[in-house]
Amino acid sequence: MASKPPTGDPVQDAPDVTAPQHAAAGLPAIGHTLRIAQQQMGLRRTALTLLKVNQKDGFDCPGCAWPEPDKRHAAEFCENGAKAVAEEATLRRVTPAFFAEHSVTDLAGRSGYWLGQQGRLTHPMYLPEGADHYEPVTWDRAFEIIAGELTALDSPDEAVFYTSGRTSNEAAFLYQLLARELGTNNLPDCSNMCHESSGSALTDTLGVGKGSVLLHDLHKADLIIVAGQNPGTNHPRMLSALEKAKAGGTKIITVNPLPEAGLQRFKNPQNARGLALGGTPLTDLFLQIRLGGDHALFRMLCKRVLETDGAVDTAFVDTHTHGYEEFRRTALTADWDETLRATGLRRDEIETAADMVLAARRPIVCWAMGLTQHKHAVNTIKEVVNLLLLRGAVGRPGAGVCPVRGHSNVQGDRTMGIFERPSPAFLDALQKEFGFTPPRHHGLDVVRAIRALRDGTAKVFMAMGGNFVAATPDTDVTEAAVRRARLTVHVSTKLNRSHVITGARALILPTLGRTERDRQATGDQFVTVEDSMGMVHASRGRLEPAAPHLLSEPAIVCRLARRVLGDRTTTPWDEFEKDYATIRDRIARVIPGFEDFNTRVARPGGFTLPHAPRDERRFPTTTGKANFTASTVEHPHVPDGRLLLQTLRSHDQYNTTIYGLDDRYRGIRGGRRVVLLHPDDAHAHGLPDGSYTDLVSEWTDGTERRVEGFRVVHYPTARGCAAAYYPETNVLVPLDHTADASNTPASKSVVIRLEPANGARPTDNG
Ligand SMILES: Nc1nc2c(c(=O)[nH]1)N[C@H]1C(S)=C(S)[C@@H](COP(=O)(O)OP(=O)(O)OC[C@H]3O[C@@H](n4cnc5c(=O)[nH]c(N)nc54)[C@H](O)[C@@H]3O)O[C@H]1N2
Ligand SMILES: Nc1nc2c(c(=O)[nH]1)N[C@H]1C(S)=C(S)[C@@H](COP(=O)(O)OP(=O)(O)OC[C@H]3O[C@@H](n4cnc5c(=O)[nH]c(N)nc54)[C@H](O)[C@@H]3O)O[C@H]1N2
Ligand SMILES: [Mo]
Repeated sequence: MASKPPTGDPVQDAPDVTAPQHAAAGLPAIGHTLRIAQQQMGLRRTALTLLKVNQKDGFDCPGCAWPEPDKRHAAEFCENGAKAVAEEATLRRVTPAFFAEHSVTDLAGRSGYWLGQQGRLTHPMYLPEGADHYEPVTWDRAFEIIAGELTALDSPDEAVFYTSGRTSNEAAFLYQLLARELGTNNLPDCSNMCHESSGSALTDTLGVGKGSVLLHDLHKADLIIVAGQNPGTNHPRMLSALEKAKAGGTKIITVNPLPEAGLQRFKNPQNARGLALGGTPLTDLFLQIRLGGDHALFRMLCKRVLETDGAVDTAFVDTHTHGYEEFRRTALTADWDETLRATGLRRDEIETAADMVLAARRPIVCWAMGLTQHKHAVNTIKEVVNLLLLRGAVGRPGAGVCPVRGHSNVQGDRTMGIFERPSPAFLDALQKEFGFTPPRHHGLDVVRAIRALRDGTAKVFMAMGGNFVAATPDTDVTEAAVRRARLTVHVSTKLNRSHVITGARALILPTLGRTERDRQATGDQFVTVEDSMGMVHASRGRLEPAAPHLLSEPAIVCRLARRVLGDRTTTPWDEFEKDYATIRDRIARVIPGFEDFNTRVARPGGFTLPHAPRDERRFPTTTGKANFTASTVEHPHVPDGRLLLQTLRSHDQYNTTIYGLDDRYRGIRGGRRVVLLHPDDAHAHGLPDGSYTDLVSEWTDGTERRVEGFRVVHYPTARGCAAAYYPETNVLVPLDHTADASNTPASKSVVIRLEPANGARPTDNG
């Protein structure tokens, strides 16, 4: 299987490389923010829009899910949030004339960057069977086409309803209701590729699949471990929280194969120290771990706690936990040789980390994709929980677990029932409230949905946002699978690859973004979102919609539901569309923690959802206690001469949305087809910096996957560990290579070999 880079772009992918930086943000970040924003929005719109980001009367940043502090700065956004806003509030437009000019074949040859740069979608568009051009279609006709295909299915389980994490609570609640009234739990979402491993691990161990700390806990912690996360790029506002903690004496341990700029030193653009002085050094101890070595590391830290007199919080363990004895016996067998091999660390580094853990009374562990996207991700996160439980560090101020979410409302979408394996209690509540019988059997997650499309057992694919074919693993397999569908439907703001890799027929339904005014029959509406720490608040767009034909996401679901369900539904879809407060009234009756939703969300700043472990040290697990886990330590096995590849984000992208071709902090400019290698690994392969190589992934079933012509960058990564950008390298991730229990694609541990490129350096491969 080989993937040729798309050709025909005006973009040249010719990376230019300098030394990586040691600090993030500062004045250059402000300059970049304003330049990118102005290019897309012009000066006046830039000022108007950026001043409303994350303000109590404004809209929630469509960037990441990091919470807002209670006392807000006038500029409560970061460089990358501003890019996300500019991407949506752009003045560029993709009109029917654009589709008349560009065939689907033409568009399928363009890079994702080029597609995204074309601007906002303005009209519903339809691709008839056999056609190569999308044509404009009325909303009514579009819904009729979808209803026709859904009605023709042998079973509602032949339809798949995907969600990306930007969808509001209101839209998500209606969308899952539509799918379940239709009769399916096929509600895969981006979370399946993201924090599913965290959700699985935390639900089993603590009883709630969410983080147990609030923003002020981070300020109060005396030790913060940041493992497998690059906040300088992906959660820049988190650096302000770390800076504040640091000012109060908090120690920070960073666990990462890469020395990420933001974690080393932060120059806060919101204060004089950040702007004029050298910024704040953040990391006290940097553990440059090998990919996938975290399970072994956290197990050894547990062992050190167990071996130290008085270090285990026995009162907490006795009262609140289950499985301690078995865990203790297992953890005491942890072996130094294996630990050092798995982590690539020195013993003294791990001892220092252990001393810091033992000295801390209020530890917090933060993590993101570096822990979740591995085969043994769930057990790794359970090991993090083991460590915190030993120290009684859950449900205590300033301590706990902090999985840092990705998409701005990915956590809220789950709370609203976007889940292929809903709990019986949730379905009971739906049944009681809406008077229908929801399907009880589990639906398809992302990977299973791809298999079902591939095997012809799923025939209609609909997506509420996102970019399914680009975000998912095994690009060639996935694209072929999607092409087998009868119909593919995308509710989107911007053009992307999923619009041009289609089923027999396809629809693009353009929708309002977060930044835009949402007018319905009863007046202006707002929507709500939940951040990474369980805070729910309102989001109100202020800009005029990108085009007069756009419908909001809730309106699209309501109209589709009326058309598809017809007489079968007694749900007041009309009312919901007219007045979103009526949706929130229903959410309040179905979902615990949302009582009095409309009143509470009207308060500036919103409200915090209850969290039993955090609030009352109550653990709603199967044992009724917090569970220790005695798993066997795992780490990836890499055959001789091979490397382990992680696929990660550059500074200039939001998942599959590419803002630009630079990765400033890593010293890479003007190109994305790069592979970061330790100089010794590169030399062992005879690859000087600046040479070109193919990356070939080797899967256990003997299949191989290849990408061609990647520029070699000598980089201070851990030995044996390579890094390259997602989504260009998704083609290398085998569909069946997923995490145990959570089924999340293991995008951070792909075994590859390097085959130096003989040919000339590629020049035109955007
Ligand atoms: N600007 C911007 N913001 C974003 C996004 C974006 O694309 N752009 N995406 C959003 C989304 S959906 C998400 S989920 C988050 C993602 O946020 P991150 O998880 O920070 O994103 P990645 O780029 O995947 O970075 C993974 C980090 O983990 C490290 N790592 C990889 N493997 C391992 C490992 O085995 N062990 C350890 N200890 N470290 C490892 C990598 O070196 C890297 O620093 O960001 C969100 N915010
Ligand atoms: N190899 C590899 N693969 C990965 C990852 C990785 O680290 N490595 N990370 C995974 C992770 S963590 C995630 S979360 C997924 C992301 O997967 P997705 O969520 O599917 O992808 P995005 O790129 O975030 O989706 C971008 C598209 O969303 C649409 N959009 C933007 N805003 C809105 C809106 O307000 N409404 C609607 N309806 N549409 C909107 C636009 O059309 C845009 O093109 O990718 C996963 N894939
Ligand atoms: Mo994510």
